[in-house]
Amino acid sequence: MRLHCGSFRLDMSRPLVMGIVNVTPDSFSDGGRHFVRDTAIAHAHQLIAEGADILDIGGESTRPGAQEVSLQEELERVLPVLEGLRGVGVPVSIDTFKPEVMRAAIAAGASMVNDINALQQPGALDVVAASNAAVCLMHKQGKPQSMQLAPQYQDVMHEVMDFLQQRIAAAEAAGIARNRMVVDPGFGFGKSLEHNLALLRHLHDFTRMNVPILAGLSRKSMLGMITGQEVNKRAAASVAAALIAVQRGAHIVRVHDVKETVDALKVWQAVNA
Ligand code: 7PM
Repeated sequence: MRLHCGSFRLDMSRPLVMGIVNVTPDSFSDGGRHFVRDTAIAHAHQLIAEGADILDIGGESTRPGAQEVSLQEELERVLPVLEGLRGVGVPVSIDTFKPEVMRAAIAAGASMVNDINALQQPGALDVVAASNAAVCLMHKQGKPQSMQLAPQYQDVMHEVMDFLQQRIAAAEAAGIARNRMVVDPGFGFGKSLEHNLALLRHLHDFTRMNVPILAGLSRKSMLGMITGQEVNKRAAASVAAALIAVQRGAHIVRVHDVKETVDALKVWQAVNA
């Protein structure tokens, strides 16, 4: 299986690591535009040096419970970073659900769209169809502000797979070739611990969709519930979760701790060779 991702052709026979790059002002940066941009670009270069195969650039509009970021603000955060990473050597993904951000990001060099809304926003299918970018179609239940309050399913595997199958069909009908698609069960997006564990336990069933599977478990609250660790102390749990996901069929793991994950996957691959 080869994923068409802009001008890249990604070989899916070995697991790929997608490194998370947040473009978010924090208490140190004081909102300074250049500082935020330069910090994100430096972080991106570090993740490539650590072995990241793909970078995921996010202006934080998609995080569960996060404050909504305006279109203007999101563009001002992510576009300078994408421009700064143009030609960096690995495909760069844009984490957004907004079609306007997708279009501008692709023009600024993004090779992939990571959409927690699975291209359901009006216009999103057409923007991706008109490009050669890959797309990650993710499942979520509810809206990011409230989805973790009372997630409910009759059969979580069935419902998530059904939804993703429908989004694959919608994307295909819009003119996006299947070899540009990735699916993602959306761990933590409107799911209880039991729902997340069921999805991970049975992740292999997603391979029946015949598109690469992306799993994002890194530092998530389900790992906090299991280990009792605070978010910045979940690296070991995250590496374990990424390895389990790969063992159960994930092709791409989306992670904060790239170096540790790359090493763990090297051990897995050595045993598998
Ligand atoms: C708070 C909670 C902040 C969770 C941020 C998050 C995914 C994603 C995110 C995922 C794909 C995070 C998440 N998670 N995109 N974006 N899959 N495709 O850990 O699981 O970054 S936001």
